[in-house]
Amino acid sequence: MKAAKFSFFILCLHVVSLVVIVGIPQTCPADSSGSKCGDWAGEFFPSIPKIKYEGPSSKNPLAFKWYNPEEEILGKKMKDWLRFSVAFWHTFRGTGGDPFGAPTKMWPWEDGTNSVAMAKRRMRANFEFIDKLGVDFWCFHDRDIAPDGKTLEEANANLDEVIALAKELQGTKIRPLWGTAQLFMHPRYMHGAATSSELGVYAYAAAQVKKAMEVTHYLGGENYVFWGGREGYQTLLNTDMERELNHMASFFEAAVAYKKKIGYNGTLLIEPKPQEPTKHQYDWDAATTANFLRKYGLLGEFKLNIECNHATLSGHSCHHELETARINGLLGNIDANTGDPQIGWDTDQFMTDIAEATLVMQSVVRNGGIAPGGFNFDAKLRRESTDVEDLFIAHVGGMDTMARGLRNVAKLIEDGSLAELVLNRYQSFDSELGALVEAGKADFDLLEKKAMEWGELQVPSAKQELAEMIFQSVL
Ligand code: XUL
Ligand code: CO
Repeated sequence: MKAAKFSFFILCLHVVSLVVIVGIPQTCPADSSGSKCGDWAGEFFPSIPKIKYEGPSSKNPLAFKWYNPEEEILGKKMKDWLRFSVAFWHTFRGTGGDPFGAPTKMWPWEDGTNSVAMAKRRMRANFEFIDKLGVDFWCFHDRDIAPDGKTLEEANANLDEVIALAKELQGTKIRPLWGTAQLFMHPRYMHGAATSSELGVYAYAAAQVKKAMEVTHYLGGENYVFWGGREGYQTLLNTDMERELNHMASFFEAAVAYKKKIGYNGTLLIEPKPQEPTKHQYDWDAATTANFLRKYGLLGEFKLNIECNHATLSGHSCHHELETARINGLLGNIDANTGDPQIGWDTDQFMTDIAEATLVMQSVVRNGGIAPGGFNFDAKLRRESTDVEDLFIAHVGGMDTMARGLRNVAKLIEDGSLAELVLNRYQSFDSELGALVEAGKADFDLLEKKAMEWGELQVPSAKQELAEMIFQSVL
């Protein structure tokens, strides 16, 4: 009874949202060339200037206070440490809609259709945005840049048309940080894609990845991402988990083979997430994904794309996930966003916490940088933020936050006391016996002899509060 009432409530919401959408005044149709609407070329953000660095004292919301792309920090230009990317799906397909409410945003260039003409106009908006923001990278799913088709052939033809324009608009400097196939929206993927119980779906997903990899390669994309939003289960009662994981491994093996066949040198990345939309996703976190790759002999072929909000959903911090990836040689890319500590789901917010950004940048610096990966803003405006300029403000804020994190890491390194504290904690291993332990050559007989010789020990303090004090001093 309760469920029936809830369904009725959702139905009413849909009706309301349709009315609201219909009520939004229509803007120029995308195929209105020649009419008074014009073709919009170069006029999507007429009131936004090119974003420049003005330094920490600036109060201009459309200027960088901390991100100075050409400035050298720790031996590298900031733009080479950070390699920022715009996520097409949030920035150009985000509507502000949620399960309880209609879209709140309809950008002036949208005409309410999902046509190829509209996709092309949106692509022009994307490149004007990228140019004004001053970044070199963008990320996309096949289905958010071009409309799906009634057949796979039609979908591929739509994609080809939009990709041809994207190639032209990219010029020589801009390229995808990564591309991916959207294998979670269409109802055919309800049981999964590579882990679907249906062979036909597995084949369709393979065909979609094949095409998405080809176009990413064609555009000069530096990485290719697999995020398995529907690869997992709702209940083990109806699921053969071992068989599904074997299928997923076969799918990845075929992807590696195809990448080599077409001569694509980009890095393949798996993006862990514990749940949402599926109750339990197979790529739960970095350690689970690393173990999967190890089991199936795929370690050398893949790296990980760590998303901060996914990290916290899995009960870790972003820093933990980055360090787990890094020490396993798997740190490939960062989806730079954050969650909300009071909300339990994937809120995909732009990161604004300087402490979190400093920890993220500590992993990146320890990794010697993250290229050919970078920082993809897999982040969206809040439902209530509805001005076009908010898109810029959000990215400027996110870029400045990461830049500040990088500057703080440089201060921590220059100060040296945190590194010294960590070194001191382990100094007992800087001994003859410690060296034998670390070389795996200290057997239990030898260790027992030493334990008896040393007797009861004075175990030193971990100095956590001092570590926190030093860390705070650079923020
Ligand atoms: C979903 C998510 C995706 C992937 C790409 O939580 O992060 O947008 O980054 O499919
Ligand atoms: Co992501």
